[in-house]
Amino acid sequence: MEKLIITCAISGAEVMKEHNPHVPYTIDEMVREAKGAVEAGASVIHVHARFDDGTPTQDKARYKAIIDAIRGACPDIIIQPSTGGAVGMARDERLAVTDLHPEMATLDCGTLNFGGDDIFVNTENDIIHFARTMAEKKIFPELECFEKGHVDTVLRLNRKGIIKAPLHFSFVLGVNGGMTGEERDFRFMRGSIPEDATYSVVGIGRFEFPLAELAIMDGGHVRVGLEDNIYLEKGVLAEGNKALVEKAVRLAHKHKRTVATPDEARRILKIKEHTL
Ligand code: KMH
Ligand code: ZN
Repeated sequence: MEKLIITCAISGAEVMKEHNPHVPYTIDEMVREAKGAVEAGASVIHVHARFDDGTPTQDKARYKAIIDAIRGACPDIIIQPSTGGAVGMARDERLAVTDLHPEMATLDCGTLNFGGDDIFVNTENDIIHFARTMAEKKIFPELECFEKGHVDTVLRLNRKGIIKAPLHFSFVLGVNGGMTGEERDFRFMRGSIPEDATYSVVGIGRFEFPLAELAIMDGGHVRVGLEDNIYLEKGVLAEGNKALVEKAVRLAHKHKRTVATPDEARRILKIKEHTL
């Protein structure tokens, strides 16, 4: 099996210090959390910018400061900013970070309810606009799919030449309003993507580690982090992102998967081929 790519979603847009005090807001906190995750074995850092008071932002200058600071501490790492931002943000506001030309960014592939009255809006035209903008700027997209219809959308846009291979999917399972993250859900999603595609699982809340273990055994890749899950185990808050990555690494070793370095992750995902 290929080496295992571990992505760490260090900050998110919805989780707050009230939920877990290790959620980073300031630039120093972002660096601390990214560095810990990288030391533990993460090769990709998925980041949502926050202002110092915790307010989520897609402000370009704030992202630049965060990315430069993380890059200073972890020079080789793949930094993957969010183009999803927070529920309710406008399309161009969400896309502003692409002006910084990160090597990778998320591309959300459909609309879904997001708990309570929230709707995370990604219309077909949004997806096309995001995909074209990212392709023009040579940014490798992580194709976030919260349910099977989102995978079908990617495959349709791929046939039309709008989303180009190599395709790297993220199955984001367990959001309130999206698909759950049971084993049958994972098998359905995994069986729906092309043979030559790669994928990572993003299990929300209690689904994080059971899904990670399924993907590790299957040859897929894994995302963990405080954006998705604040607990190390039932009732025990994680003492930061590092602890969550360490747990993913223990699962990898249990199943004899070696963890990929950032350059190995670039090769496995074929980032260069995509951006030629
Ligand atoms: N914060 C969610 C509404 C992404 O990063 O692209 C969207 C999200 C997806 O987290
Ligand atoms: Zn995100």
